[in-house]
This record gives sequence, C-alpha cells and structure tokens, in this order.
Amino acid sequence: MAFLSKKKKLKKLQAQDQTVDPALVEQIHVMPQRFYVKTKKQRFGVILVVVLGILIIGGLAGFAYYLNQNLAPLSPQPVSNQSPTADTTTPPLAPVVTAPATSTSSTNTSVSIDLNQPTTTPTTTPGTTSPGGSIDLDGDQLTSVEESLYGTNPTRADTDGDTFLDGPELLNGFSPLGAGQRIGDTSLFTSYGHPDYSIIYPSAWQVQERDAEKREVLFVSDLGEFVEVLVIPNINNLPLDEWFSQTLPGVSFADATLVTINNTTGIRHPDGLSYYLVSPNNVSTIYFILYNNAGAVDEHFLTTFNVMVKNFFLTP
Ligand SMILES: [Ca+2]
Ligand SMILES: [Ca+2]
Repeated sequence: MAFLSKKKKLKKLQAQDQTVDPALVEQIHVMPQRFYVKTKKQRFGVILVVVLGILIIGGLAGFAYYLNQNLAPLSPQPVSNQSPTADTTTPPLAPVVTAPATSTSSTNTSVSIDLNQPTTTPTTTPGTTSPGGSIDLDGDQLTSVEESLYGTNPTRADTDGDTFLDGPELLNGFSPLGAGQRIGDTSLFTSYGHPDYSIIYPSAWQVQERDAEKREVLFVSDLGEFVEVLVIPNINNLPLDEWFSQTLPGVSFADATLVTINNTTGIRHPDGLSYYLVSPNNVSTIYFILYNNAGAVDEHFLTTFNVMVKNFFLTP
C-alpha cells in the first residue's frame, strides 16, 4: 500500500508541475527483477534450452548404453581339445543309411564262413578289378596296393608257387610268401590285444585307441583307409536282429547276412563293409567291425579287411 501511495503521490506532484524528489523517483522505478514479466520470446528460449538439454542428456545416455553393450568383454571360448597335429584324415565313424526298414529275421539265411579250407579258385580273373574296385592285375584278390603292402608279386597270382593264390592264402591264414607258412609265423600281421577280443592287422598300419576304455580302436593304413572295432553296449540285451533293426532302421535286415566267425555269431551289413558280432552266450555287448575307405573312390584293402574279420576272436 505504501508503494501505491508513493506512486499516487508522484502523479499528484507531476500534475501539480512540482519538482520531483529524485530519491522518490529512484525509489519508485527500481523494481525487483523477479517482478518483471517474461515475454513470449523469452519463454520460448527457456523451453528450447530445456528441450535441448533433455535431448543431449538422452543422447549421451544412449551412447553410453551402446558402448556398454558393444564393448562388454566376450565370453571365454572353449578351447579345442584337438591338437594342431590331430589326425584330420579320419572320416565319420559310421555310415549313414536312409532307406526305410522292411526287415524280418525270418527271411534271413544263415551263412557260416569257412576259415580253414584254402581255395585255389580265384573270384576274379586276371586284369580285372578286385571286388572293391581297385586294380587287381593278376586276379588273386589282392589289389596292387595290398600286393605292395605284403610284398607279393602284383602280376603273379601265386607268388610262392604253392598252387594257392595270394589273396585266398591270406584269407585262410597262410602266407603268400612261403608254402605252408602260417601268417602268425611271419611279420606280415601284428596281433592287437583288447580285454574283450583280439584281432590282427597289417604290421605297417598304425593303431589308434580313441578312448581310455578302448571302446573305439582304429587300424589305419598309410592311405588313411582304416578298419575300426567298436565295443557297443546292448543295454536291453536285445536279440541281435532286433538290435540291428532298431539301430539301423534304414537297412533291411533281410538283405544282411548271418555269419559265424570263430567264437562269435553276427550279421554282415548288406554293403559287406561292416560286421556286428556277439558272443552266442551273451548279447550284452555288440562288436562292430567296420571298414572305412576314407572317401576314396575304391576300396584298396577289402581283402585285408576280411582277413582281419576272420581273425577276430572274443576273449574266452
Ligand atoms: Ca593282385
Ligand atoms: Ca601261393
């Protein structure tokens, strides 16, 4: 009210054309800053500053989040168990089969392989290929690669001249390099002892035990082709034909061949490149013997594979 009375007094003095006291004028015109009314332009500036501030802060926060996500330390990567010198030539362990199963055990015919009678009848003629497709120049069931492996003559079917051909001699346990000589008395093959079985393999090949329990053992040629023996638990003690049908649903059991090899019985796969053997008195373990040609066009060691299978014995 005092302010109003002073202003009224000033107007009254001005109207009376009287001299205005400078102190009074100073007192009237000096108004506190907070009473000034902001113009629209000023308000717009304030709003603009606030909005820009929000945008800048938001941008900085977003950038910080981006850095946090992209510069976060990487999860530790598992270290490969394979050494740089690991064998890279080993192909997959088992063949993949896709054909539908139509098998029944009743349609099968049991075939026993006679291991004891050498034969002089070659199954191929000279100049043709072996069953595996590799060249067999002299028709003695050994490819030229096998002839080199055993030191036999690739152009003479009966290297030692005892009337028995080289391949059949090996298949029946005799050396093709000496009449009447057993392969066990030569250095052509080496015996491998497993707690469950024994088998022979060419002495020049390498043995690879793939696990501490020796459930997977490979016998590897210098070409990378190999024979493998797998010890497979038959958890439910299924009869071998049922196990075969369940394990290989794409393979017709009717096309497989029942075999008896030494103290085992089993099945030969229709492709002739694998056997599934069990003890006649105990089916709790399946012994899977496989020949793998390592992706080669032809098998170079088919007779060698069959020699190995014929010399597979379960430990009594
Ligand atoms: Ca030959
Ligand atoms: Ca001979």
